[in-house]
Amino acid sequence: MADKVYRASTTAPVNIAVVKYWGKRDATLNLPTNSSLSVTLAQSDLRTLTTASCSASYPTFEGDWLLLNGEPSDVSGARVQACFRELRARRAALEAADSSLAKLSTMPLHIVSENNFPTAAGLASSAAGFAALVRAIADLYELPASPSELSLIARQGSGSACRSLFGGYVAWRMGDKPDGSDSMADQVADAAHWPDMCALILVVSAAKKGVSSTSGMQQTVATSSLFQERIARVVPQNMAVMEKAIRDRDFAPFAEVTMRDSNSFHATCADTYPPIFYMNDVSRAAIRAVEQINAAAGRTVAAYTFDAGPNAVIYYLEKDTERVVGTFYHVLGGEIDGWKKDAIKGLKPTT
Ligand code: 2P0
Repeated sequence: MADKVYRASTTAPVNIAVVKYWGKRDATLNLPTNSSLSVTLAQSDLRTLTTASCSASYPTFEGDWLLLNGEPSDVSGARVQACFRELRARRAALEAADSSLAKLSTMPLHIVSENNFPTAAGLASSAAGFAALVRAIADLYELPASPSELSLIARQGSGSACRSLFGGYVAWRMGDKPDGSDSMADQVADAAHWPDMCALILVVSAAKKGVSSTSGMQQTVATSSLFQERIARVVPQNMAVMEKAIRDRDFAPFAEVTMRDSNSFHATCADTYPPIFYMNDVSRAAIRAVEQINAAAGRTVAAYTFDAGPNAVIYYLEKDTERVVGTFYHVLGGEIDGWKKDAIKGLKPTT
């Protein structure tokens, strides 16, 4: 009789930070130099879907194996290995305590993962990817782990992934322990707390980014003096104001901190030596468009933010959809090639 194949599938959404993670104090454990805060965004076409399976069936299951968007991918990297090791250790502990459990921890793992958005284009693909990978294996192993515990594991795959284990408004607390056991995510508010928040993603370019986040942030930590100011003063204050703005559902401070924090992050990139530029002329046109929208309304109706790539994410409230989306269409539509067909609009915080 063929050996049984055990299988579990899950999806994980992307998250877009409004207070950015940039800088590691420990590159092996992915321990950050500052806390960060993001909104987990839902739309059916902005997720990673991952299936994890394991079996003692040989030779079908010969070694660990990962298929990423249809392409075989390396599982020997330290990040994937760290996730596999942590999850197997937790499963092995369950098996040691209950001899009736199948010995899944010793079987090869097969992972199949599909993103339905551009990989490595600054759309937080590693965040959704590692969050889905960790949860799929945790489900396969029937681990009784909370999202915070899983966030400790996903963090070792990719820092920002720890925030995609939660829905809504999510903080990643940097922690201060050298072993990273207190560097994990928690939920500041669920999606239902502020459901009229919306996001518009302007896909300026779906090309792979020039400087990876990992090497970019290492260069920033090593060379930027502005970065010291950011982690010592700017981010702690932004975190405090942002958490209060979310609790109070107060869009104006939410938007101001979002824009200021994005600007601060990109300023430290420019202060890195040699400098790192993620935004381009189209990105800067999007910033001007947000300024025009807010000036014309006489209040803050939209906030821009940019990650490690040129794509803009615009946060706004549902009641202002026409004003924001319509103005973007008007301001950018005639001039900028390509963004209209790729714009992803009406994203909502998800649970
Ligand atoms: C963030 N970014 O907070 C920030 C803003 C990019 C700019 O988290 O090396 O892919 O895997 O821990 O998580 C991108 O960094 O880096 C990121 P690793 P990750 O969303």
